[in-house]
Amino acid sequence: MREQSRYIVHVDMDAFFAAIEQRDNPSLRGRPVIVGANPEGGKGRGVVSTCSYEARKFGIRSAMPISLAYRRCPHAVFLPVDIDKYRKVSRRIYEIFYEFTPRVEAVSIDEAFLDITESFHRFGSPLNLCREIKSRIKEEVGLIASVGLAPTKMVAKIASGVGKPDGLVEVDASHLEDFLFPLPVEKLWGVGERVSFVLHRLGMYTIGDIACADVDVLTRHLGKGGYSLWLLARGKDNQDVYWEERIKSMSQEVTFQRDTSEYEVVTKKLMELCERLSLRLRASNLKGRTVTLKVRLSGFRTYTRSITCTPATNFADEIYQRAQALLRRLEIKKEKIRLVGVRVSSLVDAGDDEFIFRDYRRERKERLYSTIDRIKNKFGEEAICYARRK
Ligand code: TTP
Ligand code: MG
Repeated sequence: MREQSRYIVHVDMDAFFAAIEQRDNPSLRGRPVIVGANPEGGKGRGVVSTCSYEARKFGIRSAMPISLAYRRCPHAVFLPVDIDKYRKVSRRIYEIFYEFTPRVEAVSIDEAFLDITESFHRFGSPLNLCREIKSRIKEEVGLIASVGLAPTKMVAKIASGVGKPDGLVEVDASHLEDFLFPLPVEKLWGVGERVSFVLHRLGMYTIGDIACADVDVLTRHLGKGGYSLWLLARGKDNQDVYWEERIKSMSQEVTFQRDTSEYEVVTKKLMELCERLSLRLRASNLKGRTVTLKVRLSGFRTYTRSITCTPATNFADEIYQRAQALLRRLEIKKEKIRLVGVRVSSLVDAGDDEFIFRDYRRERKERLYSTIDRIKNKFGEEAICYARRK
């Protein structure tokens, strides 16, 4: 097999909302389950969100009127949408994705692209990594994911779809055309009703028909889009997986040159760490709700204690107050401290506002801190600091 330049994975959960309901209520397993609007005995006016594969045998699909679904399968179990529950499950699944690579592009509540080009080696092969993702989701979340692996995003997505349910389909670079060419043109990104109508009129029904067509004919009938379609049909799509560096927490710690039992020495150090942390958080435009204190004693016994409270903060004095409260509660008697550290997590965007009303005190504090940031960045971190540290 020839070396591929990229390995893209597409993961899509099977019958997501319905599968969660079946997971949580074993009596629903193996039965047609429809999640969506209330059918009201066939008079309901909403739509189907999704349904279990057992219900799909009756011709029920997402976005179909719930009244039609009721007519097709009146004995199905109809359930309302519990979006909060599904979001929580989704977050758990995304946590698993991030253990395989930071390059995760969220597409929807149950669907993501992962670029594993840099990270598959740990798992032996790209396919093994995909097997591992599937089994981790099954074991830890209790749900089935379908996975597609390919050199491009579009092909990875088609691959996860063709294997459903419980799919795992790999398309390697040397089999790209064998895989794509027999598929109907509608599988290509950008082919909706209008484009497919034009293509059919030109006698093109499969992706292979487009790939083998004269590009000029395509551009004449479809404009610039015709050329993009021709490239896509040949598997040439270099769209990247759009991912963002995700920072989960930020921390600072220090080991004392000499172990100390002096409370003052420890708190001053802690304040310094909090100031540094504040500067880093603010530079990344982040703030956090959880503050964790870490203390290691001379004998290497290590304590970590956390506190979570609102509002989320990146102000040094507030991080310090929380950390110091944790330190006081530790009740280390006369034992000497070797290391102290502080971490801020449960991070949110610094611009996220938790208040309905304007909080003038915090706004003033924000202005003060941005001045402190500027001074520190210009003249060094020690150019300005809290007096109690001196
Ligand atoms: P999908 O991944 O499209 O569907 P699915 O996971 O239920 O089934 P499968 O992937 O196996 O074909 O959508 C994910 C969830 O999004 C789905 O469980 C319910 C919700 N959804 C809607 O609420 N309305 C819709 O029209 C669609 C398509 C999905
Ligand atoms: Mg799905």
